[in-house]
Amino acid sequence: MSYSDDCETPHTTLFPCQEKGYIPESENVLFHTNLLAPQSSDAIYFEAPPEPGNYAYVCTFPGHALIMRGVLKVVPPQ
Ligand SMILES: [Cu+2]
Repeated sequence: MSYSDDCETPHTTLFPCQEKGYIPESENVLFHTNLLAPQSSDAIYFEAPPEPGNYAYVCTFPGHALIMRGVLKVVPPQ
């Protein structure tokens, strides 16, 4: 495979695997739900990262990342 990126914005390329629920095996994936069928739900419980900041989350099902994304904002205790 040859990949060329002439855009001014950064990009990544990955090949998610259906058998693994389209969840990349990476130390950069902190938490994830299981692959959910339509009209189903899942809940995950985790401790927020200790460092305040913005932590991006995204749906890795093919084609969804453009609109199914958000930011978990961790703020210092007040
Ligand atoms: Cu999705």
